[in-house]
Amino acid sequence: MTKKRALITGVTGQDGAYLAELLLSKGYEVHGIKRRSSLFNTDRIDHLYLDPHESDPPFRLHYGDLTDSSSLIRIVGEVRPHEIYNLAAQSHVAVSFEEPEYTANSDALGTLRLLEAIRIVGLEKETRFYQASTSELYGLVQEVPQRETTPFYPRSPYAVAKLYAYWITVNYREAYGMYACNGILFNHESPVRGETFVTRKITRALARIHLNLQDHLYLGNLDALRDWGHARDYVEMQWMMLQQNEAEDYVIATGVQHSVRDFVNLAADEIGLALEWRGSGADEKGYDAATGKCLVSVDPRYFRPTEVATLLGDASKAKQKLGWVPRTTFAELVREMMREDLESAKRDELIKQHGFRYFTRHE
Ligand code: NDP
Ligand code: GDR
Repeated sequence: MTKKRALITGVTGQDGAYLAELLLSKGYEVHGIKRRSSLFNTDRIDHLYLDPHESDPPFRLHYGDLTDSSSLIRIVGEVRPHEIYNLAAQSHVAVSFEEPEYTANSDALGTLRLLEAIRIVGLEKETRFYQASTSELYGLVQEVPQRETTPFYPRSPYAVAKLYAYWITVNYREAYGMYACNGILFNHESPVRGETFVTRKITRALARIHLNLQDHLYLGNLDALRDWGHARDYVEMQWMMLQQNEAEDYVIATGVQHSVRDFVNLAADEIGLALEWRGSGADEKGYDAATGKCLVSVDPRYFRPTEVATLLGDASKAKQKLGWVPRTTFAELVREMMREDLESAKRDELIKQHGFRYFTRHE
């Protein structure tokens, strides 16, 4: 029997790495699209990569970019995938205010280019398509909790671009009978979450503060409320959505909400640190209750021109139709992220002890 072939865009990102691992464990031949970069950018997937000089590996990488139709058409034509997972995106909401045009090009038009590539090579009846949609579509929320039928109100160039990608996926499903679906995923994190998203920024900074590698953590809106799950659980859903009789769109969420401040408190607790919060808004600060030292400050630089204040998902449809429930609790997620960032801070500590230079970056 021929192996199922999957193509993952954004394979070098957080979800791409977990999904590639999952599909390989299911016996798929997995192809990933990576961008050209001046530095190696495959850290998250290096453990999955086998040297093609030594074997015929089930995991292969292709150079391509969502802003480059010709590369997408060539790769889809060469791989002829049974399943495509479109995970690639300029995925940072705050950065999308700085680079709105690029974000629209890659996140909105990139999705269109990929769908067109499938049609151009004549695979619209064979290739199943997953689009990485997002809870950011709900933005200024119109209903609590948010489900598949909740009206959208995007609040950033990123979310507006993803709104186009959502609807073009629906349109290609309806217009051409393609098996194409949107996973409307709420925030999901992990030890390999990008370092500038708030959860990883917190666990990384607290681990480094704990080992005296860093003095301070600067954050934006501490009151923002999010529904945080684990990426490992969520990629399973991405796969399940492509295994059904009919293509449909699903919300994936835990149904539990916490503030950024809650996340900081729980992460601090993991390293035996109790924080006392004083002040409010732009003047709020977190002090080490034992020493009185100020460790966390709000920096308005991280406020967004239009913020998404609160998100809470209702994944009942996924539960009923796909039998999915998230496995990892919020506390387990925070613990795992803290543990891994402590390990990595210990490696930096060794570097420092041996007299090599190391850097603290506040982003
Ligand atoms: P990451 O930012 O970790 O990964 C994004 C991936 O896209 C990286 O591999 C990146 O490459 C690649 N990429 C960016 N721009 C391009 C481009 N122009 N062409 C080709 N590849 C590109 O995101 P996540 O893994 O966290 O998220 C995966 C997807 O799910 C994204 O589309 C995101 O918007 C969406 N999403 C994420 C949620 C979350 O909470 N994580 C929730 C809901 C949706 P490189 O490594 O070179 O930068
Ligand atoms: P989000 O994730 O914007 O929800 O998008 P992020 O972790 O960046 O922000 C979550 C909330 O925390 C607040 N915040 C800060 N955010 C960052 N990055 N840095 C800070 O210092 C900081 N301080 C407070 C933010 O204002 C926000 O309210 C993520 C991405 O993965 C998207 O691609 C995805 O679509 C959505 O989740 C669902």
